[in-house]
Amino acid sequence: RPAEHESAYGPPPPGTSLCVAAARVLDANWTGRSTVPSRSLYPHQWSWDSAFVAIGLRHLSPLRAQTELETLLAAQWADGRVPHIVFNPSVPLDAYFPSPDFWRSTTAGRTAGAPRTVQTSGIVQPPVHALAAWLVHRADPGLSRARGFLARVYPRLAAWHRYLLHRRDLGGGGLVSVVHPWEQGMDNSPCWDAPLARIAPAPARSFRRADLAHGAPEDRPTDLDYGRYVRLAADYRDAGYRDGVGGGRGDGVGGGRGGGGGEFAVEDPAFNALLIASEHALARIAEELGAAGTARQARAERLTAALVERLWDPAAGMFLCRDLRGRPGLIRERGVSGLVPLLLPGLPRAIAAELVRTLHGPHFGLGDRTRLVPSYDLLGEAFDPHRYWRGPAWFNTSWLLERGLRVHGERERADALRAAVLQLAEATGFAEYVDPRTGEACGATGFGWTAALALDLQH
Ligand code: 9WN
Repeated sequence: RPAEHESAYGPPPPGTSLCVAAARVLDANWTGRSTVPSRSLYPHQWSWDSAFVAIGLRHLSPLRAQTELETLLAAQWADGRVPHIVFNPSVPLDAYFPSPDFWRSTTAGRTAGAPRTVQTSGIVQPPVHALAAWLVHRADPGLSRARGFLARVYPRLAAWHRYLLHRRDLGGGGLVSVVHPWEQGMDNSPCWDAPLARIAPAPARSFRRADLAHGAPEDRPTDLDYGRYVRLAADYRDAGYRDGVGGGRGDGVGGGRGGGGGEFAVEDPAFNALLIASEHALARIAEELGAAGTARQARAERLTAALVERLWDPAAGMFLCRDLRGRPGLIRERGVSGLVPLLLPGLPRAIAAELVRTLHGPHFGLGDRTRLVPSYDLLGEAFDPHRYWRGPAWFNTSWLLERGLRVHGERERADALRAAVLQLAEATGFAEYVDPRTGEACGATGFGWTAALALDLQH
């Protein structure tokens, strides 16, 4: 693969038809300031989708990629949180649930510093943004410098990480917790079954799902899951989106008292690994801006040590989620989230080697029973090849693992995964997710990050 800056312009690379098709999806999903994940299912701007989209868009238009991230960050709250959805005011309220009148960010989020002029949700998604900003900069450093791109986004990205490390270290061990399954991005993963079982669902008649108008019910989360998502989000909103008091010291080394907060609090390996990858990227950004990156590098290393200490499970050969409520401890379900830390170059060698083994072993079957990485354990009781994050393969997680394999010198395996992403993205019309065994398309087609990440791997 050529260096990133070499491929931003110039003659179209081989495999142009995929690039053209991916560009069409990204053009169709572009609203003028940002990109929707899907015109039908998700007609607003989503946080981690935008980061992945920017990573692909940089090959088409570095300016659009920069704008994508700037639009998202313009909706940041004063407390530093980057909301998981930024709503498009011209889309009808009933096009997506929960809509702005559910989140009520401008009123319920006032104390936490929600913006006044744009409506957002009040929860977050994985912090892929600093990594995306750095990759976007590298695609066209000249344009980036001319526009002061990094200088403008750096303070916002730093505040975002500060929010997570200060307000969300609910376990006091230096890692960030999610307080809703939507925050982690893998909504109905079996990893959440035990923590969610404690939550009294909101009555089904109290809300109306919009997703079932576009997606097959057997490919989507159940009504019972939705009742619980609604209950958790409404409770957080009704508490003014305030986070648990007694969080960590905010420097990534723990020391929090772990008090307060709602009924759902989980430390997730992928969320924290992406924060670490982004902290490494922030160090590079700081250096590019003429500041020292050493403190950030050191923090990323401390966070990596905390990740291993709190979430690594030698018996499973992978990372697991840690439940902080109910009966606290590791959740014994194998989700793809527990493989994502492979993306970290600073991972101990033995752990990286074990993750590669697990990825290609019976539970995930890569290269044997599956071509893309399933979202959940093929041998798990809850495995379902079609239902959302309970088995299907998603393109963003395979992109992250392709990167991880490459970082740890597994070139052939990375090449095979890359080839599978490209082939299946094109063959499915850029599906949202696929049956991991057959490659059959599920969910929406013309999905933003599928097009963007295929485009990125094509370069
Ligand atoms: C809730 C937009 C988002 C992704 C998530 C995916 C799904 C939303 C939903 O769609 O979640 O945020 O309505 O199901 O699980 O990862 O960011 O693509």
